[in-house]
Amino acid sequence: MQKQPKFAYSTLRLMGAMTVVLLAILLLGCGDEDGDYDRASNDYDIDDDVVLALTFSPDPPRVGDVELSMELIVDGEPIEGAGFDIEPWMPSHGHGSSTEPEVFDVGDGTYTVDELTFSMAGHWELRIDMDYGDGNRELVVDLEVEG
Ligand SMILES: [Cu+2]
Repeated sequence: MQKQPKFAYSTLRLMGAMTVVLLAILLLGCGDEDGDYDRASNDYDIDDDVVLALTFSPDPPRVGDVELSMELIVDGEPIEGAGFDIEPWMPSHGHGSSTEPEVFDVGDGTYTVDELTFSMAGHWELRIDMDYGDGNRELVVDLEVEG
């Protein structure tokens, strides 16, 4: 019945997630702060105990259909019932995607994203608007999509 310390719990969650690509996003609430997508080291940033771990398949993402799984952890606890609005955007060309991503809450803080496609290789942003009850955050995730 003893509650695990927050630190230990969140560390365990992160260790598991590090077997796949882990992206934790620095969330400052202003919409301008990006998480760093660093495949080489699986580096991640954490701020105020808010973590969004993104797992892409294929990894790295390629042109075409891409599967995405996201895990939202706040203060060491998986958060269910969050709302997401996700828009892929290619800033250098000023265009988005031909499909509109759909997000499904599959429980235990995990969300899967369907209809995520990239039409061309290069630098894309994944613009994520996230509402999890206690907060609304706008994130911009930088991705290098391979051809
Ligand atoms: Cu383009």
